[in-house]
Amino acid sequence: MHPKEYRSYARGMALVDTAPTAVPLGGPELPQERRLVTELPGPRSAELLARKAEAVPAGVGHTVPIAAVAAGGGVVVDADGNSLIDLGSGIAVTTVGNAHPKIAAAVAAQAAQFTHTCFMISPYESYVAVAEALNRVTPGDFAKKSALFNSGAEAVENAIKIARKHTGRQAVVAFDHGYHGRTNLTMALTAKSMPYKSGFGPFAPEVYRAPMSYPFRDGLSGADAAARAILQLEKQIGADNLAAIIIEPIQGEGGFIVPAEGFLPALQEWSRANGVVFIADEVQTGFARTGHMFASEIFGIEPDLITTAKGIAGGLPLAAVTGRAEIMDASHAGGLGGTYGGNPIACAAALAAIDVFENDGVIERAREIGDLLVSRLTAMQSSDPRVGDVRGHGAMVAAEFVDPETKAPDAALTAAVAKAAIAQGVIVLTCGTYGNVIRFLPPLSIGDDLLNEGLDIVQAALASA
Ligand code: PLZ
Repeated sequence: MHPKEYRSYARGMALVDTAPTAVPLGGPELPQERRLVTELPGPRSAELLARKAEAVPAGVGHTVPIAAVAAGGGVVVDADGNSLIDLGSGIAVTTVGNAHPKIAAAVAAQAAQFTHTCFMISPYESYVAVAEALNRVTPGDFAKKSALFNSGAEAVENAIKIARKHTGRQAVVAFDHGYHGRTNLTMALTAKSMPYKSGFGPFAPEVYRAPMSYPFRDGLSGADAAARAILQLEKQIGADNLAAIIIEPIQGEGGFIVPAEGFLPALQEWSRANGVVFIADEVQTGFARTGHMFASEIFGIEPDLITTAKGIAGGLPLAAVTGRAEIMDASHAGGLGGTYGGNPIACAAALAAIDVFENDGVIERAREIGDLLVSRLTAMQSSDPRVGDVRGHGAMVAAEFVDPETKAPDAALTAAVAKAAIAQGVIVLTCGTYGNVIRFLPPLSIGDDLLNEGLDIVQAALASA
């Protein structure tokens, strides 16, 4: 095709409306209801899942057997017209709500302007504005800088690179039950073998693991749990060899484990005293999810570096490392980057999302949702001893299922409850090293009625399991 022809061809493409007319637009205007018109999967979803099985490797799994076509408010709609209650937000991503109008508008406007230049080739304003916003909203009243990447794992990789360069040391400590990603270094940092690591080694060297504070299971105070971890680091690695400690302030995939009070501050204090970079992985906890802009605020810590992703851009792939300017500046010029890091469309979405987080009452809404979740789940716990623990902050709350006599994890019960809830049109996710935790991560745009209906279904699923 001649370039001239190609230009008119491309223009023509833009005018062709290829969207099937029956598909509803997403966003908050979608009817906010649970509606099952078929069993799951319905015929159209089943057709897509059959194509998936042919075209996509089995390693890429799925939790909910549907073909999603629209989402918004508190629902996900499938190709058969089923409307499911969303208590997962695509793993804590659509915190501001799916297809949020401000995000959709920002994305459309930027896509019409330019889609990519590569920030390392021709810089643009939105990347810098996102960095400025992150430097402002993250905890810590000190000079900060931010670098942008594409995924949580990539942010974690870069935080470790920066910490190693800054300290000139190599060892890194992660914690029991920790999750940091699926790339090679982040697999090494992630604790759980199945499904994340098994058979995918060898893993990156100089990664060590320390015991976590897990109040429901270890019964230790924060100070005692920290002392146990620190003793292990000092004896098995030695502070002089340690570049960084990386920890999720509230562990996500590992089971929504909230450490005992004092645990994180003690680790931070020890890190500071020993020249170890303290990294908070807030990929899952960040951006209003916990009823605070960042979970670090709950525990009164000011990490040297913070990794973020997920909720940052309303569903667009964007991630960041933010931290003390003198640490962030450790790398030689050109040492950090990537083709797509800080893509302009993702940055436009992030600026819109950050505007929503700061101005639209989202943090308050996360707290309201948290109160509702905790009161409903603790009510279930008081009438059913298989609910061993209810924990979390804001709209990041979980229930841990156990054998009432022994407290042994009950993964089979957990899977049965989640499966039954999903079959009834409620998207719930499980987590935990022992697979015995159901986590609730609704979009903050969900209404109380829908949230209560979702919890009614979970409660009924538990009662009949
Ligand atoms: N750090 C704390 O929660 C991603 C992963 C789900 P990416 N968690 C969901 C799965 O099965 O892959 C996560 C996280 C924390 C890092 C990551 C990694 O973020 O954007 O998935 O790379």
